Formats: sequence, C-alpha cells, structure tokens
Amino acid sequence: MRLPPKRLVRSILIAAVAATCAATIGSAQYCTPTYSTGCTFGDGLALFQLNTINQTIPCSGSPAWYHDFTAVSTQLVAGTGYTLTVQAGYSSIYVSVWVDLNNDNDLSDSGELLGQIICSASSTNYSTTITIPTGTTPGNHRLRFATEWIAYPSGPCSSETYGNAGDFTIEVLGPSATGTTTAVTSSINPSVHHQSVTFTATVAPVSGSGTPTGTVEFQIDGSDFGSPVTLSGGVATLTTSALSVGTHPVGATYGGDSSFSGSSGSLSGGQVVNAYGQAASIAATGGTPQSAMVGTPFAATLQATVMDSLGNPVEGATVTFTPPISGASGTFAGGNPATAATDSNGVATAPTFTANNTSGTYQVQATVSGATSAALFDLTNTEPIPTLTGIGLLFMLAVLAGTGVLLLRRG
Ligand SMILES: [Ca+2]
Ligand SMILES: [Ca+2]
Repeated sequence: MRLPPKRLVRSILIAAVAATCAATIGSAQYCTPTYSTGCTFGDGLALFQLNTINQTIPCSGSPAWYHDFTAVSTQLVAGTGYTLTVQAGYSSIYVSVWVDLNNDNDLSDSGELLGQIICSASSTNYSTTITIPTGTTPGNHRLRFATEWIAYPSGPCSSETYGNAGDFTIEVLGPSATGTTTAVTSSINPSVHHQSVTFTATVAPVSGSGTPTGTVEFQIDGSDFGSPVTLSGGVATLTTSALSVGTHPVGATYGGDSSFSGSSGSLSGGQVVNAYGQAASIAATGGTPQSAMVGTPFAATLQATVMDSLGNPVEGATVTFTPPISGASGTFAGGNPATAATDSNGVATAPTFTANNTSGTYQVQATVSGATSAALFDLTNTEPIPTLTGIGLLFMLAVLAGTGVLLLRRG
C-alpha cells in the first residue's frame, strides 16, 4: 500500500521500534492481531462502551496496541440490541467487533463479526448496535475489537499497520433474562461541604416480579468510587462526606445476575456541593482583648468569623457589632451599631472603634442571624497617663510658689 506523505514520515520514524513488538499476545487459545506501528499517533480506539462496559484505552503497555480486558465483562441478553459507542484517537479509524459465539476459541466463524463502525473524526463518539443472536449458548464469550486506518482490519487475527485491538468478556444471557433499570438518588441535594451524603441505587426489573441480586459499582466524577456494593432488596447505598465543592456526576452500574441483566443509571443533574450552609455560630477572632485611652481609637479592628453547622466559613453574612449604650463604651466610625458582611473566609471586619471618655472595662457584642449566641470582644478604656510635661509644669508651679514666699519674707 502506498502511504500518504504524513504517514510515510511517521512510519519511517518508528518502524524499527514497532517491528520488535510483533509477538503472540493474549490468551494462548486465541490468536491476536499485530500492528507494525500501532497507536503511537492516536490510531485505534481510546474509548469502548458497551452496556455496562466503559473502558478508556491507553496507548501504553507492552505492546501498547493490544489490551487484554477479559477481566472486564458485561451481560448481554441474546436477541436484544445494545448500543456500542467508541471513540478513536485519530481520524478515519475503521472498527470491527467479533464475538466467539460458539466458544471454539476463534472469532472467524460465520456470523461472529457482529458490528463495524467508521470513526471519521478523532475524539468523537460513534455508535452502532450489537445484538447477540438468539440461540447463542448462555455463559461467557470473548469479544474482540480491532481497528485499522482507512480500512477495516482484514480479520480478527490479521497483521495491521495503524491501530489497536482488545478483548473483553461478555456474559450471554438467554432471551428469558429480565432487563433491569438502575435509578440513583441522593439523601440531600444540594449538600454542603463536609456534609455526609448517601446515594441510593435501586435496581428493578423492567417487567415482571423478582428482586435482582449481585452488586452495584458507584461512580463519582466518572471514576469508580469505593468497592462494589452488594444489593439488599434490590438496593445499594454509598455514603460519603468527601466530595469537594462543585457539581459531581454520580452513576451506578449494576452487574446483573443469572436472572437479571445489568444496567446503569445516574443521579439527575449530579450532586451539587455548596461551599457553606446557613450561619450557625459566630466567634470573636480579632481585636480582643485590647485597650485604648479614653477618647482614642482602638488599634486593632474588631473581627468576627461566621461558620455554618459543619464548620464551613459563611460568606456574605451580615454581622452587627453593638457596644454598650452607656458607661464605658465607644463609637464605631459611621455610628452604633455597626454592620459588616463576611468575606470568603467568613470574616466580618468592623469599622474603626473609638473609646468614649469614660474609663472602664466592657464588652462589644457581635451577632449574626442564625447563631444563638453572640461573639464578645473584651475592651478597656484607660485613664490618660500623666505626661512628663504635666509633671514638669507642677514642679515649676511649686518652685514659683516657693520663690514667692521667699520674696514676701524679704519684703
Ligand atoms: Ca468461534
Ligand atoms: Ca471456528
């Protein structure tokens, strides 16, 4: 085959490396395709989704162009169509899918080629429908995908140039297996950061009676979260308080059992985790205790921090700072009482506070709606300290007075 210039260049660059990778890979019972260049330039599949299988495919490992995913399986009911969705890492990638329907360790029998897709553009989903023929023996079967650039691979075991291949396991269920639905709900949505949230997956038959058994795997943000959870009465739950602030997709995948086929579902809209909830407490976190001379401003501004019941700082809460009405007290710039909104750290900063002309110790209160008790600032207005100038003046007066007495005596 004549290679386009781009392909020719890249082919020359890596030909020596790729050639060493052509070896027999995978299960000893199954021959595998080989690739001279493989997926180095993104050729082949990057994503494979079939029923409950959701597999990203790296171009790494030895060899990078073949992956044994036979530990990954899904259940397909014979005679039912399932959507296969794939994504390629390069344009014009042709995909073939086979299943060893008669379990004779090859994928080349008549009817074992079950689907073909052309991924015209890279990083784009393309879908087709895969249907296991009725009459296929229930149980595990090998599924293989193989790819090539601008042409379908010659067969399930051929020598190819650009692309990759991989094997999965499918468990074929007889047409009598009952389909299921998996629904996901949240105990509280939206929730608040650090709040415990319980997700519930409910697996139900699409028709008839009976209770599905087996396990459900939860996914959060697209990745498996925790170990599979065993169904109890068709229900599996997952509780976490570890979600960060933001919106998190939450899904659940039911693997199926001998009577019920697998299914998956997701939480509508995802789990929304807010940074904070309602204000629940307030604390004096700046400017206490301190003192100032009567009639002068306090050096440190009064600061109060507002939290919700889970200890998250609450932003935008209005804090009211109230000094005593009479006696030793003071005045905020702008008048009493003063109000200030909390910042993103939950901190409200009062305007400058100036002691009145009465000395003594007192408390300024800071309050916020939702908190049952106030934050208290311990402040003291102090008497003026006699200055050196004042002492000197008294001394001089005394001296002058003494001098006057002496003059009077002489007179
Ligand atoms: Ca076969
Ligand atoms: Ca055969």
